Order: sequence, then C-alpha cells, then structure tokens
Amino acid sequence: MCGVEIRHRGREIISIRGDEADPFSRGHICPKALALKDVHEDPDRLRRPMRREGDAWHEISWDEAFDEAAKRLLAIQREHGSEAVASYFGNPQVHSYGGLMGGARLLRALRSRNRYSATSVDQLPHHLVSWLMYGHQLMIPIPDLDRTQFLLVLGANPVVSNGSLMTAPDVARRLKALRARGGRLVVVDPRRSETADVADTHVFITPGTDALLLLALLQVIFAEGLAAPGRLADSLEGLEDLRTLCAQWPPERVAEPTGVDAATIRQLARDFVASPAAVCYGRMGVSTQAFGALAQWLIQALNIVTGNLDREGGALFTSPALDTRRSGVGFGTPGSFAKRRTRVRGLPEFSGEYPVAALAEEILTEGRGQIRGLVTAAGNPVLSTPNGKQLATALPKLEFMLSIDFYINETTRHAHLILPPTFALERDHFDLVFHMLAIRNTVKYCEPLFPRQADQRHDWEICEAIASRLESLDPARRPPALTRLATRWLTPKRSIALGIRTGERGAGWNPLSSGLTLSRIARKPHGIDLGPLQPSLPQRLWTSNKRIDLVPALLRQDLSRLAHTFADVQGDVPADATPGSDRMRLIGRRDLRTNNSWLHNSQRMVKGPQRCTLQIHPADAATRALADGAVALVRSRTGSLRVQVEVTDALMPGVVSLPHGWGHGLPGVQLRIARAHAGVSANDLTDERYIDELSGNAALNGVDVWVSAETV
Ligand SMILES: Nc1nc2c(c(=O)[nH]1)N[C@H]1C(S)=C(S)[C@@H](COP(=O)(O)OP(=O)(O)OC[C@H]3O[C@@H](n4cnc5c(=O)[nH]c(N)nc54)[C@H](O)[C@@H]3O)O[C@H]1N2
Ligand SMILES: Nc1nc2c(c(=O)[nH]1)N[C@H]1C(S)=C(S)[C@@H](COP(=O)(O)OP(=O)(O)OC[C@H]3O[C@@H](n4cnc5c(=O)[nH]c(N)nc54)[C@H](O)[C@@H]3O)O[C@H]1N2
Ligand SMILES: [Mo]
Repeated sequence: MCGVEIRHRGREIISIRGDEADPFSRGHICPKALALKDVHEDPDRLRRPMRREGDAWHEISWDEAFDEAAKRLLAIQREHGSEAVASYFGNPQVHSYGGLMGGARLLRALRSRNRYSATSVDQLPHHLVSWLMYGHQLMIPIPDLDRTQFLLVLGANPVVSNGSLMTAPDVARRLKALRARGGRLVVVDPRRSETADVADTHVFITPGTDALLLLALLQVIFAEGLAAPGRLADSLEGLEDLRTLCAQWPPERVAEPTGVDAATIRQLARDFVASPAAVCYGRMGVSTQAFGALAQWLIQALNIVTGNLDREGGALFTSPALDTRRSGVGFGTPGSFAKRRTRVRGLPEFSGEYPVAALAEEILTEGRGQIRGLVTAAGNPVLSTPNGKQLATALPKLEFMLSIDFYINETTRHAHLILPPTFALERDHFDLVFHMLAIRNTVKYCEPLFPRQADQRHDWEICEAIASRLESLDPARRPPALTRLATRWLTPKRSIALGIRTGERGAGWNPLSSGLTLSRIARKPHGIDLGPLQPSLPQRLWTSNKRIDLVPALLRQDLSRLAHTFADVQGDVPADATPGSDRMRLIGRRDLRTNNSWLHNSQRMVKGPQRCTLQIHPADAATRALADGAVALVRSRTGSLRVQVEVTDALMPGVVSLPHGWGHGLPGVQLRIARAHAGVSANDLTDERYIDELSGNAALNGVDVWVSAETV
C-alpha cells in the first residue's frame, strides 16, 4: 500500500524510494520495499515450471505442467472423492488481486471443501466476530489513527508491522502526531515492543489472558456508571446482558492471572472513557491465543459501550472504491460457521475453510476422506503453521502435491510440481483487500513496471489454466457454454474495472458521471485520496435487522471455558508461573526486515547480527545460568530446538519470545542466502492441539515451553 518510486535502466533497478506524491504513504517506505529489487533479481527465483523426480528438479513446459497438474489432481479425486484433494493458500495471496481471484476460480474447479489458509494462523477471530456482530466477516472496524485521542493497543506492534487490519504507512510518525495533539497511547503486551517504546504507558500482560483484562475493563465501566454507547444505543441488543456477564469479573479477580494489578485496570478504564475519542485495537497477539475470539469480541464491546464505534477518532468502517463485500468479485461471502467439521478432530469450518492446525493430521490419518493431494499457493505452512515439523513429515506422504510459488522453500520442496508466477514488479497492482482495511479511504492502480517475459505466467493465468483443464477433463465440472465464455471474458482486471464502476463511488454506466472508473484511477499513478473514514451505521450493517448483537450466543458460551480455565488461579499465583520456575510461555516477534518466512533470501534483509534469537528476562536467564549469547535448549510438547539467547528486560518474567519464519536449513531448500542465515522455526515448538477452541485459530502465543542451558 506504500507508494514506491523505482528508478531503472531497462530491467535493472537503480533505486527504490518512497513516493512523496502518494497521498496515503507520503514518501514513507519500510525496509521491505528494498527487498523488491532482491526478489526481482534473485537467481534462486523460479521462472519456469519445475518437476521433481526424487531429489532432482527438472524444468518442463507450461503446457506439460498444466496437463500433469490437472490429470493428477483429477485422478486422486476420481479414486478417493473430491475431498481427497486439499488446498492451502498463504498470505501473499491477499496482496495480489490476480492471485486472489485466480485462487477462487481454481477452488471452484477443484470442488473440494477441504480448504485451508493462513487465515487460521492469523485473523480468523476477527472474521468470526465481525460476522456475528456486524453481519459480514469483512466488516472490520478500523481505528481512526489520525484523529483518535486515546489508542489502546493489545497484542499488536504496528511500529514494526505497519498496522494490520489497520493498514497505516509510517505508524511511528502517526503515533508521534497522536501524542503531539495531546492524545495518549497505551500498549498492553508481554514484551516491551517497538510500539510500547513510543507509548505513554506500557502494561505487561501474561500471554493469553487479554479476555480477562477486557472483561474487567468493562466491569469497571458498567459498575461506575460510565457506559455511554451514544448514537448507536438504539441499534444494540444485549447491553444489559453484557453488564451482567461482566459483573462477575472485577479487576481484583483478574489481577493475578493477567499480571495487571487492579488499580492499573481501574485507571485504564476511567481514562479510556474520559477521552473524547478513544479506540481499542487488538491484533495478532490477541487473535492467535487460546481465547482469541473472546478477546476480539470484548474489544468490539469496549468500543461500542464507550460510544467509540462508528465515531470520528474511534473505530470506523472503510468505504473503498471497490468494496468486495458488495461487489461479489469472487470471494468474501458474509460468513458461515461450523456447517461442517474436520474429519479427524472435528474442528469447525469458517466461511468454507477449516483451521490449518488440522491439516497435518488430515493427511496422516488413514480412512475415508484422507487428504492425498494438496495444492499450495503463496504459502509456506511448514514454517508458518503450528507444529510445522509434523506437517513436514506429512507432506511426503501425499500422492501428489502442487505448489504455485517462485521459491523452492521448506514447504514447496515437497511438491511434485512447482508452477512459478510472476513477481510484484512484473504484474499490475490494485489492492483489493488492504484498501478495505486502511485508516483512510484512498485508491490506486499501478501498471506493471516491467513487462513479463514471454515464458512467464501470472498467478491468475496459472489457476485459470488448471481450472479449465479440470473442467475439460471432467464433463461433470464443465459449466454451460455461456458461463464458460463469461468466465473467460471476465479476467481479474475486467472484474475490478466492473467492481469500481458499479461501486458506490463509481461512474456507473453514465458517460457524464464524474465517478470513478479503473482508467480514471490509472491516470493518477500516485493514488487518489478519498478522504477520512466516515460514520456509516446502522445503514451499513450487514445484519438482517440492522442491529448489533452485543452478546452473540457462541461467545457467551465460550465465557464458561474462560471461567473454567482460570477457576483455580483466582487469588493465588500458580507455582509454575513465577519467574525462574520451570515452565515458560512462548510468544512471537516481528522485525522490520522480515515478512513472515519469505524475504530471507535477500542479503539486505538478513545482514547484521542474528535476529532469530530467544529473548528472555534477566531473572529467568539467571536462574537457568544462561548468559546473553549462550545457546538454550527449548522444549515443548511438540519438539525441541537450540537457539541463541538474548537477555533483555523487554520481556515479562516467565515469557520468552522467538520470531517465526526462520528455519531455512532443512534439506532440499534452494535459497542460498536464507540457508546461510537459517535460524530455527518457532513453529517447531508451537502445538497443533493448542488452539482457540471456539474458532479453531492456532494459539501461537502463550505456548508452554521449558528453557534450559543443558545440552542433550
Ligand atoms: N516487518 C514486518 N511487517 C509485517 C509482517 C512481518 O512479518 N514483518 N507480517 C505482516 C502480517 S502477515 C501480519 S498478520 C501483521 C501482524 O501485525 P501485528 O499484530 O501488529 O504484529 P505482531 O508483531 O505479530 O504483534 C503481536 C504483538 O502481540 C504481542 N503478544 C503476544 N502474545 C500476546 C498476548 O497474549 N497478549 C497481548 N496483549 N499481546 C501479546 C507480541 O509481543 C507482539 O508485540 O504484520 C504484517 N507486517
Ligand atoms: N509462530 C508464529 N507463526 C506464525 C505467525 C506468528 O506471528 N508466529 N504469523 C502468522 C501469520 S500472521 C501469517 S500471515 C502466516 C504466513 O504464513 P504463509 O502465508 O504460509 O507463509 P509466508 O511466509 O507468508 O509464505 C509466503 C509464500 O508465498 C510466496 N510468494 C510470495 N509472493 C507470491 C506471489 O505473488 N504469488 C505466489 N504464488 N507466491 C508468492 C513466497 O515465496 C512464500 O513461499 O504465518 C503465521 N505463522
Ligand atoms: Mo498475517
């Protein structure tokens, strides 16, 4: 979403800078933008289809590859049923409109309901809660970062991540501006993060206990008569019910388990309410924990009860030029939950997808419906999903695995076929997803910087080619001739053009209208500012009665799991949670120079001191005789690893932090620079059984680990 200005001589990139004329990013870029050059020029990047025979890879032609992919997928489905082929779509898919639409097209042709994606190691609780409360999984309220007076951040590190479900270039400057206008920033995090470093207040919290803190904040607000939902009061259901539920969670009850003392909680509640425009924002650290959905729900409740939802300076909904919620461009149905469950463990589907924590066992467990074929696109689940090691033992058991990716990495090394798409600079760009999640309404379309080479294919073309082969090989999948023609005509680019034209800001079919069209947007390559987010409720709600259910039944039920889990700790600190004791809690960490697992083959991104380190508090290090720089043995239920220790008081006692996306030393990985800076994979410690039991989202934070200096 940040504007970049790239100078080049032919295909050679000379410089990459922030685009000063971009109305959204205003010249800001983060180090990842520089990696564009390195990935673009990377000699390890695949440009032609590769077939694996044993350990050896051979180039084959596109036609051969498409034919083989379709034939082998179909053969598995014919013999074992359509569910025997599964799919996993990774994060970069949502950064490419062609990838997203092509992926949807391929899924339709595959006809398997065995679908997985990075959503369930990330933002699944947000979708579930938005669907339950606002009627659509993509109705996600966005903090009004530039106008708020009080930002309460739980489990997010936007100074490093650039915000997430709050897309915001140059967060550091925006936070400085917040404080300059007299506003406050409070960060609740088990680690004093880069964002906490620039906050007015940082509060340590025991991982996985945010729901308790939020209940107590609400309890104080209700008990002190501070609830004031304002304009939305008439659109709410369940306010009294919520008051009753929260009444059971006064600050004194949650102080021990959360590690936040009661006075701090009371003051935080009062300050939040006293601010003319406050917003609570919670991200990864809150959604990927054992009570992820509860916490995301209570964040919504806090904003609503204090009158900060749909208010300037609070949380607002975007109104982008292309609203996928309305335009039906191929994905983004309102939502569904638990219509089906996974075969082995019975985890619920959300919106047609299963939690990826179940993927490995669905491959490994024999029986009807066992996964025997897999398609991955833009994902690296061996490094990104819980107990990635188990997945790495499952993938070789597949009869056929197809990966759409341009690297032979920890996951794709197991594929039988890799089909490499073009990279960012060889294709056009329209941000289908992140305009919808940004702190300001803006729009931009970029032409490809470089023409792709004749033998390269875009993500969507690869998907289309396989999908149409599947349909021609299997008469039952063949759509009527007219649909086929329409599908062929409606390329991703035509789809977005149509979505923009018919959108609420679009020109429609009126030639005299000054509304937006794709070509008008394209004529302004720096982007167009469409203004700040605006209040839009209740009209914009997707619920059938245009009301918000403050206490959805599913979440209400899940409160008893919370109460049960924390029943014993009330009033006393469990022996094993004290600093220096045996068990510790593992959390993650992001760095400005990484992007999940896939930018480590860029020298610029990996140079300097090793960043894949285990951060630990000095007291915990001392009791384990671990000096800074020493190697620790870290064990969990699922595995163990050795990693260099970084002693720092930025960590809460009892908590250790290890970044994910490293661990490139596995056999067969063909990433020369990444291998030389391999690191270890945090997801060899995370646990596929440790999930948010309501949503099925992976609990990547708060994992039980044992840390020692011993060498085994
Ligand atoms: N440079 C860079 N930027 C990125 C990415 C990247 O890899 N690198 N990844 C992108 C992606 S895919 C995403 S989803 C976003 C994520 O964006 P963010 O959510 O902003 O980023 P994280 O660094 O994951 O922040 C999670 C924070 O939660 C804290 N935490 C862990 N457990 C708990 C807990 O139980 N309670 C609380 N309150 N806090 C907890 C962690 O210490 C951490 O500071 O970032 C995006 N931006
Ligand atoms: N322990 C722990 N685990 C985590 C997290 C954490 O905080 N802690 N964060 C989680 C989060 S938020 C996320 S989003 C996931 C990410 O998990 P994944 O999406 O599974 O993994 P990535 O590392 O993003 O891998 C992206 C892959 O896409 C490829 N790629 C890049 N661009 C393109 C493209 O345009 N087309 C195609 N076809 N391929 C492309 C890259 O080569 C790479 O192989 O990880 C999750 N895992
Ligand atoms: Mo993510």
